[in-house]
Amino acid sequence: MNEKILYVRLPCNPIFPIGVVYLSDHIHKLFPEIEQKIFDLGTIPPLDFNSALDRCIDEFQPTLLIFSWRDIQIYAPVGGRGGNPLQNAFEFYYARNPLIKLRGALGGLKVTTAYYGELWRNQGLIRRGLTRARKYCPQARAVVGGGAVSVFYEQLQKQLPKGTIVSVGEGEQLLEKLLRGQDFSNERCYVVGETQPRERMIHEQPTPLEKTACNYDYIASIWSDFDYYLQENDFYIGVQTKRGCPHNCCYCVYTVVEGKQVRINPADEVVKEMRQLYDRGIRNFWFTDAQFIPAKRFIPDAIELLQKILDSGMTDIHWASYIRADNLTPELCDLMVKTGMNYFEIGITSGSQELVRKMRMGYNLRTVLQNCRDLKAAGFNDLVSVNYSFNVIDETYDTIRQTVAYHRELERIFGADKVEPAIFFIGLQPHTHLEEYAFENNILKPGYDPMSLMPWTAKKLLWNPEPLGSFFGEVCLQAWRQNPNDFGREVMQILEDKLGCAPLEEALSAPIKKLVGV
Ligand code: B12
Ligand code: SF4
Repeated sequence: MNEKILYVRLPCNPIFPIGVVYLSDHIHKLFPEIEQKIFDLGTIPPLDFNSALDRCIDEFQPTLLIFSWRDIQIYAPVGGRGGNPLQNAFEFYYARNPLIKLRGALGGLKVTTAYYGELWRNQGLIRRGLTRARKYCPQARAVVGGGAVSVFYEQLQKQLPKGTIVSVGEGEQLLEKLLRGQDFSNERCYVVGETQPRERMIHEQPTPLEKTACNYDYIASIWSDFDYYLQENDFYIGVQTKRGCPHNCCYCVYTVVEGKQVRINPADEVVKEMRQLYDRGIRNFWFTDAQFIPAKRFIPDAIELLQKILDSGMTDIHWASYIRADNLTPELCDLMVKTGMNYFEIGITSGSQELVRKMRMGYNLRTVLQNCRDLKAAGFNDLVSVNYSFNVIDETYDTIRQTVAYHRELERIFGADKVEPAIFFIGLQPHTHLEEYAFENNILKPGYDPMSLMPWTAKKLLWNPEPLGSFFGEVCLQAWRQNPNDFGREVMQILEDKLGCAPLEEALSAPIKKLVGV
């Protein structure tokens, strides 16, 4: 059969759909004769989703539908679908004032309705697309993958049409085997109604793949809305420089989605890819790696890449990424600044070395500070977002005071206006150590639904357990009341006013004897 592949990126905030771009590029390099098309619902107004999808299918008449679903989870301290989900949840759970509680309940209802509405809508789009494609080609199949599917693949089996192939992690090999008519059962996938996801399937290692520069001339030829992302100059276009993360942070699923083995994309290929985007006017890049410098042994790779970017003459670009700031050297810092890094996120989670170790994060907070000083000395003068998730495990008033001390030191290094404390609460995810911890401590029971947003489940998944849960609830509510536009800094100030600030040295030292396993 002559395959015609339609890539449908399901509705999403307008983040560059790098996943489908890479998949279609990979397939084109292997099967240049196959006709492909990218259709990005992220660029379509919601009222037109159905009609635009119908039109696209009627015109293209695909034989294979690749649905890419990026995100499902919405716990974040930012305004999003239907409001600020964290604020609504906290108002509902922790407010003493009944009117605020009611407001939280109503807000929560709005968020919950939007959440379930989106889940059903996306499932509906998959069904609709498949049914429509079968009008033209009765054997048409659907494959579903992407970030959200990788996290919730087990739950989605009840919700997708029979015969749909559900894929975990990167999809290149699966699609290749599917198109060659080969057995794909050993890929990280299952077929709805025919096979079951294997036990711990997500923990299986992905097959290594040598990545070459994406061919954007080809992408432009199969994606009519490509220009959408080129017009606005505030988009950070995704470029992947490696896959995998070797760490074990207790709440993180990236390390299993991408695998622990780090696979570096050749620097020349990454630069070639960036160059094509650069020539199309792109100046902002997001290195979409789980971590740009996952461990010390990858510092030479990062140096090689940044040096090559510099040598390429793309000197007016900016880039951002998740950075493990314990893996920097003065040389790397210098290159980061010279190549235009203007934003990065450090996910230290806590400023207490003791907790950082308990969460299995492998960070040395003292090294992070020293490296931040090197970065500042190299001329970095832009924004750093420091992700703190309070109350993950064994938090005490002492460890909160230590986090305040740590944050104040970062402010001394970069300037208070340049360090943005991003206060998250962990949204518990399946297949993480934290999930195991929740089972062992009877907080959750195996078989719970990680996608449920029902208040009684959501309260456990939005990780903020007692005895400190209510304390953090009240602090956050006070921060939203006092300074909703600078929530993170306000939370830090309230914590310092209430509890004080520990000596920095206390934050940086973690006596081994106190440690227990997660
Ligand atoms: C980089 C990143 C970001 C960056 C993106 C920057 C940018 N300009 O691109 C930033 C920091 C902005 C970001 C933000 C958010 N992110 Co984010 N992000 C990631 C991260 C680390 C990598 C995503 C990526 O681009 N990878 C590289 C590309 C090439 O991979 P990919 O798109 O996943 O595609 C591959 C596979 O998924 C697969 N695939 C994709 N589609 C399909 C389809 C089929 C059929 C098949 C077979 C395979 C397949 O093949 C592709 C190629 O190998 C992932 C975690 C991870 N390690 O995957 C989280 C992740 C995607 N993010 C997630 C979330 C939730 C968010 C936020 C919504 C968080 C929040 N609450 O605010 C926000 C907002 C995003 C938005 N839509 O508005 C979740 C989504 C799942 C979920 N829990 O619901 C993830 C999976 C993290 C997680 N574990 O929860 N994010
Ligand atoms: S370093 Fe980052 S990506 Fe890696 S396991 Fe930890 S939190 Fe996840």
